Amino acid sequence: MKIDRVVFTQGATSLKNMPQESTPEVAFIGRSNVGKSSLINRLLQRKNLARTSGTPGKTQEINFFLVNEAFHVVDLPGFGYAKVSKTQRAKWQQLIGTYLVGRSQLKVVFQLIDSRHAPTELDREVILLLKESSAAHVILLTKGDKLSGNERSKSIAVVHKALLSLGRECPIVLTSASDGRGRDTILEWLNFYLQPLLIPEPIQDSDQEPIQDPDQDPGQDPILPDTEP
Ligand SMILES: Nc1nc2c(ncn2[C@@H]2O[C@H](COP(=O)(O)OP(=O)(O)OP(=O)(O)O)[C@@H](O)[C@H]2O)c(=O)[nH]1
Ligand SMILES: [Mg+2]
Repeated sequence: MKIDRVVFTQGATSLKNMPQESTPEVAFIGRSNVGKSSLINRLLQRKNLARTSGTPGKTQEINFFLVNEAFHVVDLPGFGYAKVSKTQRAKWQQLIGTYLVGRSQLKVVFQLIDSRHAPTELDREVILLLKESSAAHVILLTKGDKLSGNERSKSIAVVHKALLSLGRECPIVLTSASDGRGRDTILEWLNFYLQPLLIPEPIQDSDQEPIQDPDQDPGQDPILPDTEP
C-alpha cells in the first residue's frame, strides 16, 4: 500500500463527535507511552502528524486521520497512566470499550505492546475485549530497536503464549518507530483487511511480495516473520 494523502480530520472526546460517515477505521491502542503516536507517524511517513511525547498521557482525544481519502487511522488515548484520576480512567474505559466493540466503522485494531515487557494486566484486558469485537486484531510489539535479535524472538514468544492463555490467536509484528522495522508488514496487513472494503480503488502494494495467501485466514498463522528494514 502506498500512503499518498493524509489529513487530520478531527479529535473526538465522545462517540457523538466521531465521524458519522461509513469510512473504514483502523485504530491504534496501547498503554500510555508505548509508542502509538510515533508508530502512526512512521507508518504514514509524517514527522509530527500525531503528537508524540516523553510525557505519558499526551494523547487525550481520539484523533482521526483520513488516509488516501479512503480510510481513517485512529490514534486512541493511552491507558494505564498512573496520574489519571479514577473518574477519568472509568470514563476512558467506558468510551474505549464502546468504541472497540460497538463501532461499525472499525475494521482493524492494532494493539501496541512494549516489546521489552510481558503484556500487562491492562494489555490482557484489551485482548479479551477484542474477542468481543468484529474488527480484525493485530499485535504490534513496539520499540523493537531496543532489543537484541535473541530478545526479539523471545518477546514474540512471550506475547504468543499470553494470547494462547487467553484463547486468542492473532498476528504479532515486531516494530520500531525509530528504525522503521515492521512497517512493510503493517502495510501488508492493512492491505489484506482493507482492500476488499475499498471499492472502487483497491489499495495496491507496488513494491512488496504478498506475505499472505489470500485464501488463507490470517488468524491461522499468528506469527509473522520479523521484517528487517
Ligand atoms: N527507541 C524508541 N523509542 C520510541 C519508539 N516509539 C516511541 N518511542 C519513544 O517513546 C515515547 C512515547 O512515544 P509516543 O509515540 O508519544 O507514545 P504514545 O503511546 O502515543 O503515548 P500517549 O499519547 O501518552 O498514550 C517517546 O519519547 C518516543 O520518542 C521506538 O520505536 N523506539
Ligand atoms: Mg500518543
